Amino acid sequence: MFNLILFGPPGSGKGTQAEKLIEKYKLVHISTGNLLRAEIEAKTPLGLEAKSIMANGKLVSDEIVIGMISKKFDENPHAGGFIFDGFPRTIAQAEALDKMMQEKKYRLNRVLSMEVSEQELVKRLLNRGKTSDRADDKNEDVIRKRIKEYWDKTFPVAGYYEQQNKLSGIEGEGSIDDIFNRLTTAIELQTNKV
Ligand code: B4P
Repeated sequence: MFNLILFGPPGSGKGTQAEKLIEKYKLVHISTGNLLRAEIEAKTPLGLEAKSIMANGKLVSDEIVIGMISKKFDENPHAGGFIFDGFPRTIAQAEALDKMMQEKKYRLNRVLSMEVSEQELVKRLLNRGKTSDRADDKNEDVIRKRIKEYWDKTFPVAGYYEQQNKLSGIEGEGSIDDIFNRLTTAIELQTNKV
């Protein structure tokens, strides 16, 4: 069992790198952003609640997000490990994840924190907004609100994992392949996973 968290601000490359990491390490990918967008697409009650919150650059409630994670765990009892992308985003979510992992006797191996300047984040997200149908990538004010939510509510989660000695900072600017190499080097150095 091998479990990783990909951590970082919006646009730092979590989703992009998660796709490559799951292929290399055969992990189950849990992206709360993707799960929420699927609920919106299916017009479920949860999706209807999340839609305007996300379009405004705010975080969806801890209760909703923790419930989605718990369901994903139950749906994948034979997973070789999980990669969490965009979760946890608050201390309450991090504590809930610790509790769920303990109950299942799983261990969190590493938290990889992608470090990217705000200027680059805004550039990447506006760029994605030109081609994707994501409402939260279309408007610079919303993008800056998401980055503010990150500093206010999510950044403290890095300290939570630093105290547990599980945090690795990764330079998140450069080519996608170079960043992937930095991530795999950190994983293999810190966890002896080959
Ligand atoms: P997410 O879906 O998690 O999206 P994100 O943080 O905006 O993007 P991500 O970081 O994965 O994007 P990537 O860099 O890969 O969250 C969306 C919303 O959902 C949140 O605002 C919140 O409302 C809600 N939500 C999700 N999880 C939640 C939770 N746990 N609790 C509460 N609310 C939650 O990609 C960005 C762009 O950069 C792409 O176009 C990509 O191609 C490009 N890019 C990537 N790497 C690059 C590189 N090296 N160089 C140049 N461009 C690059």
